[in-house]
Amino acid sequence: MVLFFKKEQNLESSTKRALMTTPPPTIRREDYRPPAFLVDSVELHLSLHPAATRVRARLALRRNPAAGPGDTLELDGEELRLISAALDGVALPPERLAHRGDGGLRIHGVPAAFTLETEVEIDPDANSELSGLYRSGGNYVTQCEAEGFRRITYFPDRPDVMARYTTTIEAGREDCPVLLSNGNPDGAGELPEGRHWVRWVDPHPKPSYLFAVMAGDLVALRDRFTTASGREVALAIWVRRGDEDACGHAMDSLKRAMRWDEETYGLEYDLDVFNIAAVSDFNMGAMENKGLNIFNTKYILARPETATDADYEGIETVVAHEYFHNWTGNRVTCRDWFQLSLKEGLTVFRDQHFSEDMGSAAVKRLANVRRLRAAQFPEDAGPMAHPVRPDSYVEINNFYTPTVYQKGAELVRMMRRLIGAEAFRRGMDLYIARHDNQAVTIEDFVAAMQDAAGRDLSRFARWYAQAGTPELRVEEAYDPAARRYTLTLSQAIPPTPGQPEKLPVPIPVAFGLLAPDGAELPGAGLLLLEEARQDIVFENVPAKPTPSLLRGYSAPVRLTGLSLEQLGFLAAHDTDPFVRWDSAQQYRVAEMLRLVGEFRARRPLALPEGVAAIAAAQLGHALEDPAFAAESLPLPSEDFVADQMATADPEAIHAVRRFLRQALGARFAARFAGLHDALAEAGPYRIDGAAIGRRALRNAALHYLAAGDAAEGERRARAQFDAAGNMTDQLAALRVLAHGSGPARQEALARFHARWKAEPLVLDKWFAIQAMAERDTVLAEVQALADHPDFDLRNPNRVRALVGAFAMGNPSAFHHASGEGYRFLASVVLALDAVNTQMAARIVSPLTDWKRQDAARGAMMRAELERILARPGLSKGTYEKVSKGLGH
Ligand code: B3K
Ligand code: ZN
Repeated sequence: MVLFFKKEQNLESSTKRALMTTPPPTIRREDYRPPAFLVDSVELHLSLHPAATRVRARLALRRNPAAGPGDTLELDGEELRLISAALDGVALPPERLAHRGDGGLRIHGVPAAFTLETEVEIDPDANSELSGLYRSGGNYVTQCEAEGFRRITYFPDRPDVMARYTTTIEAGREDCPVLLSNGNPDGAGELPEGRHWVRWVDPHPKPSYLFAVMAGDLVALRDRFTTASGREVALAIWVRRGDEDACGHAMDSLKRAMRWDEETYGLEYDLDVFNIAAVSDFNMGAMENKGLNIFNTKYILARPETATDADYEGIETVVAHEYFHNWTGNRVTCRDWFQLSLKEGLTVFRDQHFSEDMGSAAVKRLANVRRLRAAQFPEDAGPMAHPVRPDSYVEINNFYTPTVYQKGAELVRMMRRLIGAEAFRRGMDLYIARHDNQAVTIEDFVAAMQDAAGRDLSRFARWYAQAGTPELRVEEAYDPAARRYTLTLSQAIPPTPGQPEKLPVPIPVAFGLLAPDGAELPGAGLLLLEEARQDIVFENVPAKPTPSLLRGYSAPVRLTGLSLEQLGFLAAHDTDPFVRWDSAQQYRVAEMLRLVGEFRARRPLALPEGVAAIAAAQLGHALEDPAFAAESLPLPSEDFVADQMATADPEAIHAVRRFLRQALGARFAARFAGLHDALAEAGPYRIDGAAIGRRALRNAALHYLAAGDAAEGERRARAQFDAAGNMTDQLAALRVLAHGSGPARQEALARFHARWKAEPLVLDKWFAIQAMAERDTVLAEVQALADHPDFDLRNPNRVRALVGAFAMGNPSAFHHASGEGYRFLASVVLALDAVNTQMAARIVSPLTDWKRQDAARGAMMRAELERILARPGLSKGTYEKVSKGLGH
């Protein structure tokens, strides 16, 4: 091997931030070509040092028979300092290595099969991108999806190159007693100078994005799992010393997920060990690396005093999600990143189905639909709208979106509804039998379903190709003489960037008909709207019925055409919990939009009696199903209302929503107080659907009470804050106090900070609650918090807690008419783009939604986007979001 470059001659590090005189390239799905070379095996050796880690790689390569002839090997690389390279044991001279402009290497004239050895040096300490190998809390951790492996070693870093990995990690025994990687452990030993090594062998071929290392001073909660066929699996969750008592819920969730996948899909775990490691600095929730999932601590650690019920639910979902990827993502992976929803949409569907099976299916469904509408609908209507299977991207990390994940999951759910649960299961079996250990496409998945069900799904595939949320419109006609009821369904998909015209998609509409007395008429079932417009005729209908449509939310569409009266009737009478919930939502949205008009005309607002009647009915049934009531009682969010307006009016929406909450809180003060008293925690704290539902309802009641009577709300919130034995109740009380303006606010915030300052995940809540407070002074407070000693731009959870919560969770403050909210966000984006480009590109999103705002706001938002775009050396991810946001 030969030494090429000294550290100061590093040629690669400049590549990432190459001054952008020309725009970064767009990658297109239609340009996909199979890799010229395949990698059969990878032997990696990592010698860990904080600022100078050495990585030796030995790759067994051969020409890909599926690719055309060629003798040029392309290797991706980024921020690597090449030490040496050798081909079949012979050092490669510099002239054989072409350094690509993007940091990669090109080697011409390679044989049909050969071994390539490289050695590089990387700097984990300097890696604030949190992609590749970096340090968090003194430990070493990797994140390779989507394109992080190229920051560890030179490699054809694309998911259709699947290889078997052997990984040896070497480090100081004192700092890093625990050395983890993918697969099964395969030897360990001592080295001079207090160092030691551990070797891991992963027998399953995998794409490079699933590679992982975690090394440091960690402790584990351990358990065991016996698979259905009798394999003994050693389970461990690795955390910072002192946190091992907070892993029980994650471990229980893991075992439940393992069992569920066996029972539901016949899918068993396939290694002897399953490790999870948790870190505080992580760009997203978690990562499904083979045999070594790496998690954000937010989705592992939970104690009743520090974690809310929502945190507990999030842990169950994310632990299950990452585990389920072992088959849907890892054993069968994606051919290219355009296929991302192949693994993400399917795995989100699987984790949602799992959570529905673990708790109240109806309530989980409502919560998931609410999230889809809150995040995905606006995306699908905005400048970043893209199909579930995108056609192009500049930075793939920008496409880990609600569309790819949540809408992708809805498409899988729809397919299952169309072909039935049994055919769907056969389709999953077929998909895995056909494609185990392959990197495949969404077409392959749909084909497996189609073949298993014997149904033509070619039209269904349009759902994957077209962006935009379809509008499903309903019209009706009733002929009393003929006793004939005709339902006319039509669909329209709005134009989206690059897709002005759309074709109709098959929309499954689960439906029923209700008689005027609220009774369900016979004949409920599934309609399939395949054309732009269809009539469905029902004979022998004695009186004009009310249609109950999209039961269980059978398709991710916007339903329009029902009258206010029909919505109120469905909210009161339908048998389907989703339709009951949604009709109440839609009714209130319609009324809120009307009140927005009143507010703008400076007319006084009055509580609509229909809205009061809905609340009265919900309250009347609240104790029968507290979890459902807690999902139903809160008013639709400000963003959800804005999403229904051609031009939003954040101030008016905020004023109307606040008015309604206050009016309802006052009108039903006694009922809310009664619920708050009746649902006070009795007996030991429990985490189950029933207990979570009771706490949620109690806290929803407190929120209304405080709106209706600030003094009474504050009194109850203070008492609850003092007495709370769990974070759910404490935080709910703090939320009420944080909206207020009296001394109770400052006192509660100060006490909360003092008590929890050593718990980063709780401190995140302290930041978020202030960022989302409904106060006129919130922007100044958020700016001050950005200078707080506990704020850290390098920690993604903290950035999300303060900046994300402000820009996405406090619309009227973010859209303040002064434009200060926009200016603040743009400044954070610019600062963050120099630290962590993925986070910068993510957090810029709210600025790109300027078309929905009025002309003055829109102009200020665009000006901030232009200010960001003008920054020399902007990352390609932020560049893509901002330039698309500007409509370039
Ligand atoms: N697959 C990861 C997400 C990776 C994001 C890369 N920017 C977690 C998940 O969806 O399971
Ligand atoms: Zn996933």
